[in-house]
Amino acid sequence: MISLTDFAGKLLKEKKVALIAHVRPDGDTLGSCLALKEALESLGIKADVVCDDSVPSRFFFLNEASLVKGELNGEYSALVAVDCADVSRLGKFAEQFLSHKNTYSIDHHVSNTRYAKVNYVVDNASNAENILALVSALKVNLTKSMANLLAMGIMTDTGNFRHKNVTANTLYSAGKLVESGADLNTIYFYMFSAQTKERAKLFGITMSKIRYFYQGRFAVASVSLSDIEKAGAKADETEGFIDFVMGIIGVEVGACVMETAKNKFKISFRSKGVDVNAVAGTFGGGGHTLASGCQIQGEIEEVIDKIQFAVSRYLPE
Ligand SMILES: [Mn+2]
Repeated sequence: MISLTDFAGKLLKEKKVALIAHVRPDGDTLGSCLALKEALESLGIKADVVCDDSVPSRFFFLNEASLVKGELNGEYSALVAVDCADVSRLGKFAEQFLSHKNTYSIDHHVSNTRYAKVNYVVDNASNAENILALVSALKVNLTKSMANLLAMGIMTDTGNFRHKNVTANTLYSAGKLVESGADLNTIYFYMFSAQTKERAKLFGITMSKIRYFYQGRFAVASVSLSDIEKAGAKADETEGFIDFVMGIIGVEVGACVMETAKNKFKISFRSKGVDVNAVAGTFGGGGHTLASGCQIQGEIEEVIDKIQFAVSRYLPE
């Protein structure tokens, strides 16, 4: 792989680049793109940030969120994929990326397929850590806004420093960002704490009727269409519900059963050890060993009965 110094050296020769965030953008891809944009522009390199999906409203607390565009604008000397493990993550920009003569990728996913002409992939907890190193290799001074954007990347990809992927480098990087003015408290609020009154109500309704099976080792939270209506919430506001269930002492496997249309359910599984990829596979779904999902149709009681049985086959004695 190219060294960071050489990667920075090549980038410095560009005139106008597009930084491409991945589809369904998260804090890491957005923070990485926007911080790199500021760094490159301070060097006189024009840098546009584009994404095939629009920026979710939870990022609107950042002034820079409005700088993300949905379309490329004219010719670019280079296209740069940011935080994208494979080319499909570029969405509608994938084709143009593959046919462009000068492409870069900067990423942190071990599964990265090296689809760009120049690839810099280091397995850090967040891509923001790689961008921080790049900014320093570009010899750009870290501003407060860049520090905030990169801190958002680190915090969102590590679940606010709680996930197992956190390393010493993650914390050294965060330290440097705080030194440069990153406001972790504000980022924490908007990324992990802020919610609508309607979501808070839906959360209450859902958690008040958690059901336990197998001496509390399997917990099921369910959200029906009528719960969503009662709370006045939006269907996508159940994000994070399953994580709360997993905090309940004694729970080894958790499921959140969400009704997406009449008698159609989307189920998210989480586990502390049991292979829920296999459980979801029973219903044609999948994911990872400790986090997976599937879809099942039927009456809710029937659906819960089915997943209860499927989980029982993988729960150790
Ligand atoms: Mn990432």
